[in-house]
Amino acid sequence: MKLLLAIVNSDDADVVAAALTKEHFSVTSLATTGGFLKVANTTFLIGTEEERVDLAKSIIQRHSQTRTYPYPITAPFGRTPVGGEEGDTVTVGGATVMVFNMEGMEKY
Ligand code: 2BA
Repeated sequence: MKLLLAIVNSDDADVVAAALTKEHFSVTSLATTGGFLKVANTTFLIGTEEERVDLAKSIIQRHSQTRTYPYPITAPFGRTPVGGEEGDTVTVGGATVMVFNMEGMEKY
């Protein structure tokens, strides 16, 4: 068994979740925030068989778009500015997918 942790843009989250569940993946969705841009994103937890990992990854890839945001010139209150020049942009995504070995999964 494997655990996929997939960080996707929140604007793509509904489409990604629908496409995964259509292929019978079980998905848990967490509301998360990127540490660099402080923009909301969505993290999916997907437990699945090893042989279905490539299918899950291809579905996530197909429905996750790349987007460009202004560079975070102004840091949130109390934080250290991260630098960059005015007019700089940051390209985000598509998705960031991490795959973990999962020792087991039990439901009670
Ligand atoms: P953020 O941390 O808000 O990062 C947004 C985008 O900013 C990143 O896009 C990347 O292009 C850029 N970026 C991030 N950290 C940077 C840094 N220290 N210096 C310069 N540029 C930086 P993505 O790589 O597509 O990442 C999108 C989101 O996925 C991230 O949002 C974060 O929530 C997550 N993520 C990406 N890589 C990760 C990792 N290795 N570990 C944990 N979360 C990760």
